[in-house]
Amino acid sequence: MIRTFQTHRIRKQTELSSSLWSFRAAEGPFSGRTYPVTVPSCWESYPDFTDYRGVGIYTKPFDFPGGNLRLEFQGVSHTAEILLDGAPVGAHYNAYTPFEVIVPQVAAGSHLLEVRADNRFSEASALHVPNDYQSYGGISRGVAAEVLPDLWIRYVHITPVRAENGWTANLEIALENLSGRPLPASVRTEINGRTFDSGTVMAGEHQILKGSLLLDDVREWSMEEPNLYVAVTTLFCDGQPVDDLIERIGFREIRIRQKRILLNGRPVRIKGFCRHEDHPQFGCALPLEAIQYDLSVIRHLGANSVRTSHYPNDQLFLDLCDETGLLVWEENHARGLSEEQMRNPNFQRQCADCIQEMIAAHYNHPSIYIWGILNECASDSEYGKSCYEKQLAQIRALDPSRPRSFASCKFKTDICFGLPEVVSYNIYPEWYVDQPAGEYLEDLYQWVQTSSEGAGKPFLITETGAGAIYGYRTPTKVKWSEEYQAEALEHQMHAVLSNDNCSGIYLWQFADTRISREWFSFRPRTMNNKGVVDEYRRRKLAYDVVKRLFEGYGNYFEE
Ligand code: ADA
Repeated sequence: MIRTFQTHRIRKQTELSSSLWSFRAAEGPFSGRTYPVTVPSCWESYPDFTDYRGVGIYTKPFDFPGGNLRLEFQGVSHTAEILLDGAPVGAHYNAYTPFEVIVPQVAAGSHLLEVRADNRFSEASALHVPNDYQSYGGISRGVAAEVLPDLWIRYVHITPVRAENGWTANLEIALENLSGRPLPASVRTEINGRTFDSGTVMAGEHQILKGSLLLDDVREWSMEEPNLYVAVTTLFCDGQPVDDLIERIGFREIRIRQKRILLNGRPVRIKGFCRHEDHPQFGCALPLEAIQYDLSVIRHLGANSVRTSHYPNDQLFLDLCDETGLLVWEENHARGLSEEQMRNPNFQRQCADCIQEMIAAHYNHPSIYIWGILNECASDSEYGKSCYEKQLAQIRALDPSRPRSFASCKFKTDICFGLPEVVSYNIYPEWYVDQPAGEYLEDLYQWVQTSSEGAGKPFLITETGAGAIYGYRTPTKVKWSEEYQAEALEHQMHAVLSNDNCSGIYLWQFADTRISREWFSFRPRTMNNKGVVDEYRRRKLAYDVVKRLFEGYGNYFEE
């Protein structure tokens, strides 16, 4: 499954995932064998490969009607080489962003698609490094094959802007021309019965068209009422319809007013969870049902938001958040990289690609209210600051409509808070730091106000939490017991939620997650055990505490 709704009526799209492919490992004791596997999947879910780090080769025969072939990959973990009928046609780095491969003029008939996925760590990979989460291997998200006309729609970005009587939808439509000569093109976009017509242009290789639509009778998107609309864009060449793209949008407004984040003019209180794409059965390749299960548990816990720590998520997740009214903090891929790791020669390019691919693909999701970058990286050094500066500027250029932030762990030493609109901290009082949560938070907040460039900006706690091994209960309430976690979370949540200066809180984390064995640190089970549920989504004692506290606070601050 690629999306939860149909994105084309004219363009011929065939899903190649949601079916069996052949898999074999390039090396190791099982490399001589071929296995039938479903795609999407991670090879850690195949019984012979539960801990394989290497290259995996997937093949899939498919029929193609002939013409320009576009292959769309929602995610391959973490480095991909794509071959068609044995010839290399594309490559991509990063598990968590979509990419495409276009092969012009492919003959009609049967073809063989081969995907070589590689999840090894090396200097070539600056972002997938041994870390406090697992870098899985495999085709972890959906795959589709499309027939492209010579003139086609690459993307349609739609920005809702509140107008005096309703809303304006600002449109940016990107066309691509594969023919090598200018072609007469026009587009029509229809939203809720209103139509924008571009008029005819001679489209070159890359053509951007802009326009806007006034909509006085649409209902806004909110957490309580997540109203969605389809935007149908049709491309005409010489007056004939040749291509289309259906997007889904919501009319909502995000603004910053002093220390508040406003959603549709109301000061929103974030009550959220950090969530990894991780599951004992599926690895990072969660099917729709498992994603929606997580979201329904998150809702049951009284939360209204998810932070996609620490990478862009599958569009299926975002589609579900759009549909159910959950707010999303989406971030680029990076966790806890030191200055030395940020100096990896591939780091800047790989981050820039990740940001570009994330925003291009996810621009229209109303649930995304903020972009985050570089979780817990070197925001306390001048070199680090230059990277934060570049990445935040790149986001601003791609999307001026959403605020930006980064989750810092640099206690009273961060030098980057002048750059984003929202100041965010990950804090672990009563876990890593032996200090009462309220005291710790107040001290940090005062430092931000008096000694950083973040004074007066909205202030979010993007992580707080404590570890507990599921089932370990003891009246001594020692660390790693469920009792200790429940008590620590109660103190941490109370400190943040009762503090009028904090715009909200994300708990670390929703569920226990697997971490890479190369980075076991001091984590029992080689897992990050700070979940409010364990990896099988079984409730720990903290569950009811979290639910009570989240439900005790509304979605908005009183004005
Ligand atoms: C960090 C980090 C998380 C996780 C957490 C923890 O703040 O951002 O990925 O590692 O700490 O469990 O310590």
